[in-house]
Amino acid sequence: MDLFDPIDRETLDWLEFGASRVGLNQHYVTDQQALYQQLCDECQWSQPAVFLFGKRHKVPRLNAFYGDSGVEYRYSGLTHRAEGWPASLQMLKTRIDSLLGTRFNTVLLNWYRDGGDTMGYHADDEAVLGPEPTIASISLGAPRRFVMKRRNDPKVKREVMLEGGSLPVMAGRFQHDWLHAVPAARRVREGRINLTFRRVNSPEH
Ligand SMILES: O=C(O)CCC(=O)C(=O)O
Ligand SMILES: [Mn+2]
Repeated sequence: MDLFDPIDRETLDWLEFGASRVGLNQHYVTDQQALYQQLCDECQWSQPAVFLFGKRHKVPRLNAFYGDSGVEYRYSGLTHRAEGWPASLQMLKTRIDSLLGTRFNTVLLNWYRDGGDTMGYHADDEAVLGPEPTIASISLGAPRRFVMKRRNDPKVKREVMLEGGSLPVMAGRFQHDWLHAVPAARRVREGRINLTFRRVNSPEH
């Protein structure tokens, strides 16, 4: 199965964000429905709880986490520990690393089961990701809005519709200067999986 369009796979359009960089290829994975189904079936999904403002909340979506064995990623009181790469995700990681010149060591997956599953405004700015992390994200299944607002001037907003098969890349000062979210979409009945490839730095890795 060739999941990649041989023409589009090497290209990213960089959106105008100044020192915050957001790149986008809307058609990176061509056979994206097959990959969506495979990941639904093969990943170990759970619905963990996080602590926000001292209260425990189940995240409003499902999660899975893979990566180099032993790498741990902590955020909002939650710890994910990687136990290796399934073959399909290892292949994706290798392709993306060669496109971006990265060495990702983890992937966090979010399964939005329908338009009621969401991700609130946040930045991926944990110290272990480094000062200007490059985070590559793949979206599969239903198109969903990806909305952004400037931290120091929240009236300044941007958004893109992430199609199934798209590859947005966040880089430069993006996590310092912007927050991002995937809001509810009442009419969406289909699911969406998003994969974010990250490099988690720690003394051991
Ligand atoms: O689902 C998305 O497109 C965004 C996911 C995200 O921001 C994250 O996992 O940190
Ligand atoms: Mn994020």
